[in-house]
Amino acid sequence: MRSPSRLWMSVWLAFGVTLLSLRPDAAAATGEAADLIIAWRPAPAASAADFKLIALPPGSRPSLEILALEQRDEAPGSRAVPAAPAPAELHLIGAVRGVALARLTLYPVQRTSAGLRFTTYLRVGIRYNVDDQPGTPAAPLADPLLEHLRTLVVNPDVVQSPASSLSLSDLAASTPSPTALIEVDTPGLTAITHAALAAAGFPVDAVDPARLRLERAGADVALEWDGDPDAQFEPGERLLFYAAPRFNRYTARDVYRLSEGAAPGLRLAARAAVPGPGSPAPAWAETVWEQNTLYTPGSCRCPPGRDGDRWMWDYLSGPGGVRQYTLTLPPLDPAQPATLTLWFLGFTKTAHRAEAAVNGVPVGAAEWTGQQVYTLTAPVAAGVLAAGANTLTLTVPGVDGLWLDAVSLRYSADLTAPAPAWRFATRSELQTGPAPAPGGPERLFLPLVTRSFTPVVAYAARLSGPGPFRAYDLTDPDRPLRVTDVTVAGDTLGFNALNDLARRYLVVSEAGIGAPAAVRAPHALSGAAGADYLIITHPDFLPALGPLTALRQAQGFTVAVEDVRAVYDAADGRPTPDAIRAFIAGRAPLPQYVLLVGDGAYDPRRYRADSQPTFLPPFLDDVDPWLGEAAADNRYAAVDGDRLPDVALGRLPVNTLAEAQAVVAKLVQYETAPPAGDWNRRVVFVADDFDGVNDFAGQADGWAAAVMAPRVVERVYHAPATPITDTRQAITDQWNQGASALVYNGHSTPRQWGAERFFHRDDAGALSNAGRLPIVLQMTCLTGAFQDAALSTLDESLLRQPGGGAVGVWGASGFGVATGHDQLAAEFLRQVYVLGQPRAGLAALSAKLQLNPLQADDAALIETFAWLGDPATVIHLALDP
Ligand SMILES: [Ca+2]
Ligand SMILES: [Ca+2]
Ligand SMILES: [Ca+2]
Ligand SMILES: [Ca+2]
Repeated sequence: MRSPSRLWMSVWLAFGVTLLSLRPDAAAATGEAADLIIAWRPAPAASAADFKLIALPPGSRPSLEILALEQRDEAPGSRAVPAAPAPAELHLIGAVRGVALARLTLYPVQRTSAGLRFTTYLRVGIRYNVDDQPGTPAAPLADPLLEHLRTLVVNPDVVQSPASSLSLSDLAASTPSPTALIEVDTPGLTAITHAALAAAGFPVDAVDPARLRLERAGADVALEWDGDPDAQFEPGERLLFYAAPRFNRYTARDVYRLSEGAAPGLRLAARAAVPGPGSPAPAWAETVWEQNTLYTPGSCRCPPGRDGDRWMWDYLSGPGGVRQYTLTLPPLDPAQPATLTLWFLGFTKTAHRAEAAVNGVPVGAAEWTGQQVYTLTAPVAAGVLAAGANTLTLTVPGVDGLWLDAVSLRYSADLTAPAPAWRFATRSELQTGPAPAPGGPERLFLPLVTRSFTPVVAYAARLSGPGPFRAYDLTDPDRPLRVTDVTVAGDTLGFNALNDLARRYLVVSEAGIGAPAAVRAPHALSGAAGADYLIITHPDFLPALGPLTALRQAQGFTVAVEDVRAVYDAADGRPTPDAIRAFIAGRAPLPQYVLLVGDGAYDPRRYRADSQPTFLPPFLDDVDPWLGEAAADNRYAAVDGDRLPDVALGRLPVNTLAEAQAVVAKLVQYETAPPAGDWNRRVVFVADDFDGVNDFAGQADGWAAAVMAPRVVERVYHAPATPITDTRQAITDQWNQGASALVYNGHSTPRQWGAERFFHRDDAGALSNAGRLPIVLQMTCLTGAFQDAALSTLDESLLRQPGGGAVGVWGASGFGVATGHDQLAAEFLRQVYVLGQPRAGLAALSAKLQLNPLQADDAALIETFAWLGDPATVIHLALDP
């Protein structure tokens, strides 16, 4: 360690590292021009990398320079080391509340051709490379979370409130009035009637219909006015538009927004039919069959399926496996060939082969390898398909494992059979359904379509139901063109069209015009602004929240409680995680704490009837290197596009009002009337037995070093010789005495600790610790997988348990790596028991900042660890005398 001199502005000691912060004006005295100088002398036995978090001023382009390096050579194999590319590296890792952060990693050992080279002394300089040096001295910050961030970086002076670059998007204020939301779940010509608007509370009698504007996700959609030309929207009048609901994993409905603007809204244009004569031509239609019954994550780290979803229809196994599906078709022209499309996903890493036959006629085979999607497009010869039931047979000849996702047939519709509406295309290859998932291999057989060029084609469609009959060019579904100059003879509408492009048409009678799934007013935001404590809740649980909001207000927080439906409506109206995240991100100032109230499952659309309902969706994403998709609620907290959380976030995964009331009662009582006694002196460590690789007990002992007298460490370490019932009893006994924290380290499933099941979700009901509630740190995997659609997890049960359990649980929604657990647990416990940080959410956020978001295993832990509880919970640290 260098001797101190007047140049050192601050000296920071930890883990044998000396950190020195040098003022720029002093740099000249040493000849070392840098904004920050860090000197490091690793312990002689060090083998693992060390790191420092560094705050960067706005606009930095940081650079790293080695100023001094002393090393000594060691024999190969003298210590177990990871390969180190350089003695030090600097990486930008993201930002927290607008403050950019870099991670300086210091490697004690490098590999050389001769052996190992051990660093005995290293001094590096970091330049920010900005014009404006950070302001000094550090002024107190109005932002408590940034104030906390100052304690986590080596250069706290640089943590300043960034210039307010966040755009205030309080959409409650910017929502044009009046507004109605039009929910649709079926494609087709759709009517917005005077009656439906009036019933939704829309002031339909007071608006000028010419100025009504329809939009979806900010883009204008053309309306057709069906009424008289006066400026009154009268009973019997209506607006027509073509509904083309977008697929979404979280909802079957799409949402259009109708509002009155200052200028006339976009209206549907017209296009005259081409003069005749024209040649009759096939009217190509497509029918898609799909069921969603199998959730792929957990079985296979596979890409998404056809529509971006994670649900497959059927599991095909070989050898010799045969599956049959009935495909029911409307009247069609058997003289035309057809096209079969099959969407598959390989389940195993091996080669796949599936052979397809339609009505007993082989049409093609899909062949691919690995856990990949595959799309087979195969011709079906004329005469094979028939109106009504057709049979698709899939045969898997070899040992195999694959899923069928969806099936489509494109065929020539028989327009002479009356129907309320016809949709068809001029080209058979025109995709009328969702596009195949990108990235996967695809085999395309060209359909056996007659390709003789016909410049003008003629269509004549019979319609059932009353007139007037209408025809539209749907090639741009948001801006259809009304086809005029059509001929109507009896029940048949006819028109000619240029056969120049792939075009889509709609022909419809009055009976083919649909109604929206719902017409409603937008849900209103609370209007509260500037909240530092934000609750977003499903409306079912609003009545339970009063005591919690009163508690936080009494602690000085500005509280806002928002109905999640209003949050959705402030975005595009669909109940998506993106809408929730956009809302949080748009708050100015950004809240310190965000609490989500409501459970959510990986089956928000409830494809399966036995799935648990979703009250507030998990942020589902591919964040887990093993599982693939998991709940990544951290994405709600990381609002600026990186992985580093910008707010302290938690969730109450409750499913009923009674559950919400019970959890809120626990949270409030814990902070306002904790039971007397010395129960909160105790910190309990529970560890799994040695699994041949991981010394869970030894690791837990290391974490326990953060717990110092007069606090007491209690241990329940499972040993192979211990009967399971004894371990379970010991855990239950420790729990029932009450504890400040309970830390588990070991293997688990979503519902239990240890492969041996020495503690299980069903044991939570036996906990009678009442108000003596621990925080629970789950240094394991999957116990926090609240998104499980089938059953509740251990962490959920511990939080919900009304007679005891936990006041909050920090666990993972996916798998995890023990190395990262070490940093998470050590920092969480250091925050709470060494530094006295009482807010659970700040301890959790600090712990995540110890991980390297650029490294896959660490990133997975950052994304999947979630605080189930209130992130503003004040851990009861005061000890009874
Ligand atoms: Ca009118
Ligand atoms: Ca699917
Ligand atoms: Ca961030
Ligand atoms: Ca759940």
